[in-house]
Amino acid sequence: MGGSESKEPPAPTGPPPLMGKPWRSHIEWDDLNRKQLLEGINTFKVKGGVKYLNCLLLGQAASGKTSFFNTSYTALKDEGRIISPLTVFKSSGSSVTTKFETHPLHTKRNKALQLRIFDCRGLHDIQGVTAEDINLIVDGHVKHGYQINPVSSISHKDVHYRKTPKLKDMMHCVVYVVNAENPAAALAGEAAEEIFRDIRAKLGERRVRQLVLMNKVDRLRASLADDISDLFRSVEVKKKLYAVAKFMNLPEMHVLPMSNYHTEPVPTRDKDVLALTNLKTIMDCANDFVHDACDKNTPSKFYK
Ligand SMILES: Nc1nc2c(ncn2[C@@H]2O[C@H](COP(=O)(O)OP(=O)(O)O)[C@@H](O)[C@H]2O)c(=O)[nH]1
Ligand SMILES: [Mg+2]
Repeated sequence: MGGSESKEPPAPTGPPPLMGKPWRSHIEWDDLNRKQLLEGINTFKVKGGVKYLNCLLLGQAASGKTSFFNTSYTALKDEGRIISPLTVFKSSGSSVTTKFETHPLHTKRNKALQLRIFDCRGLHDIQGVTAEDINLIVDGHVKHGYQINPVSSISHKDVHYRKTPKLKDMMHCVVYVVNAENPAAALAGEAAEEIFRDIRAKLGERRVRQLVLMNKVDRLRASLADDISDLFRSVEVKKKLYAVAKFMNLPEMHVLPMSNYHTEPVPTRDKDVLALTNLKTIMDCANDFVHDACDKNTPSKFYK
């Protein structure tokens, strides 16, 4: 699974088919927007007395989870250089993540970002995570550093098991990470579908926010590989994005096209803008969940 994904075909060449007008509300690809996004993220106010918003990345090996973390790190640090705090192993293609873990993203002011991104193994890799573990993770029962066991879920006696999780321990947003070249393949397939249905039903009950991060749009005929500013005019990106939204039964706005730093020597404004836009969307969604969960303004009688 992961191994075959690592052998990527060469990116297509030639002019991309573009629409005259953007099919999604326009992103300003300029330095002003980049600065505003950084400011908005740096001064983000988390609701409900929760210190950190939690986001769980779920996706197949090599879908670009680690790369998204690193790209976000670079964009947030804004030091004019690519920073890769987490190593991306190119040779194997299979996921090297064996633990459920998070690492701090730092703001420009050297504070830990109020968003914690948690990574774990692929949804349906042979050495993946059990659906039960994912449900326990979402509910906040699993602590950072838990060594994932692909064949059995966490024991209640494990030191990484949290008996009585609170709102701050839960996942506030789940982000499915897919490869834009073949997005449905990462989520479909016999073994995956059952697990996936189960997880999604639980997420739905809890009203945990769900988004899709569609990585590697640069490998579509989105634009000329390194120029992603035509993203929202690209026929191909729109087609893939709408297909993912349909497959996931999510609104199109919940599918976030992304292109990570992978070969660039220095950061570019457009990739920074895209990473920051997507990070801000994830933070807003997670914050909405926290807000709803501790909403004291709705009288209990309202639902009766
Ligand atoms: N072209 C391109 N390659 C990417 C992108 N994101 C990740 N990659 C590459 O895809 C491979 C797997 O990425 P990785 O972040 O390790 O995936 P993970 O297993 O989900 O953590 C690496 O070789 C990355 O360089 C992207 O947006 N565009
Ligand atoms: Mg990884």
